[in-house]
Amino acid sequence: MPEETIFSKIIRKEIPADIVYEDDRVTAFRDINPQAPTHILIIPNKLIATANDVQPEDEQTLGHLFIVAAKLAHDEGVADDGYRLIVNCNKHGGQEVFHLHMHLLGGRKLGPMLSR
Ligand code: DGP
Repeated sequence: MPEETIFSKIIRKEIPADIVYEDDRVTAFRDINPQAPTHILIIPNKLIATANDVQPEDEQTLGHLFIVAAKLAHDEGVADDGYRLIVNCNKHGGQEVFHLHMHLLGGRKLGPMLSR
């Protein structure tokens, strides 16, 4: 079993977070250090450490992440102008929290995808 992170405590409401959506498979909350006017993290309630650890049985849950992302983009008013969804993996990807999560960033022009 992968080690729990602070995100498991957020899912269980043991520590506070600005939760904007939750259901039996997914929790979404505002990033503590926002990089854009809208910066939400969408995470599976099941602890999957990294994109490398995704299993075939996670397919529905991870597909659901996109459904929730599209709903939240609409709710936040960023859907039409556009936004960016990011999943970082391990060291080169810049992953800091080892509970797989999708960043939803929007509300301004985000610039080039990668810093050069
Ligand atoms: P990543 O680099 O992809 O692993 O992104 C981790 C993100 O998680 C980072 O943007 C900051 C955010 N984060 C870390 N700890 C907390 C926390 O305790 N609460 C909230 N809301 N966000 C957190």
